[in-house]
Amino acid sequence: MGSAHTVSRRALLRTTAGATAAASATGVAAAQGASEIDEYLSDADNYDEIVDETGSGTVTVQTGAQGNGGAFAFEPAAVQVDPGTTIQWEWTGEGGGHNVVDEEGAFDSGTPVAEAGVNFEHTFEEEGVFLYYCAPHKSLGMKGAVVVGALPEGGGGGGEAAAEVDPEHMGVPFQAHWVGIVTMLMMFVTLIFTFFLLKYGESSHASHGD
Ligand SMILES: [Cu+2]
Repeated sequence: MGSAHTVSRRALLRTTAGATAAASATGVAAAQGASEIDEYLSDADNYDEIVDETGSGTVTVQTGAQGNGGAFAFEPAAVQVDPGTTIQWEWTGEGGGHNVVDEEGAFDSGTPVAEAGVNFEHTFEEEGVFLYYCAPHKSLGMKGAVVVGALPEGGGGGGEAAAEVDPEHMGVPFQAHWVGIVTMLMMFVTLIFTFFLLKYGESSHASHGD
C-alpha cells in the first residue's frame, strides 16, 4: 500500500514540473506584448502590471483613484479582458473633473465631470490594445490601457494593427491563452490532490479512531 502511494506522488511531481514549464513559456510571450503599454503608462505611477480580468463580463475601473500626486489615476491602470466585455469607469468623486478619451478615437466620455458613480461605459467587441487618458490630468499621468483578447507580440501596432491580423495568426496567442488557464487549473488540482494524499494517504486508519 505504501509503495503505491510513492509511485503516485512521483508521477504527480512530474506533472507539476511540466505544467510549470508550460506556464513560464506563456508568460514570456505575454511580456513581449506588454512593452507598448509599459511605454504609454511609464508616467502613470499607479501602473504595476496588466490586471487579468478575462472571464469577467463586466469590469470596473476606478476613475479618480489615488495616484499621480492626488486622485488622478485610473485603477487598475491596465486590464486584459475578453472580447465582448463591458468596462464601467466608476468615478470616485475625488480629484475634480475627469473624462475617458481613447487615443485612436474608439471611445470618448465627453466633457469632464466630477460626480461619483459610473459615468461612462464601453463594450469592447474587437481585439486589440486600447490606450486612453483623462484630458484634464493626462500630463500628470492619468492614463490607462485595455487589452482585448490576447496580448499582441512585440507591441507598437496598437488596436488598428491587431484588428488587421488575419485569423490564422490570431489562433496562436488565443490558444496560448487557454493553455495558460488550463495549466493553472491543472496545477491547482494537482496541489490539492497532493496535499490530501500526503495528509490522509497513509494514515486513513489512524485518523478514524472509532
Ligand atoms: Cu482626471
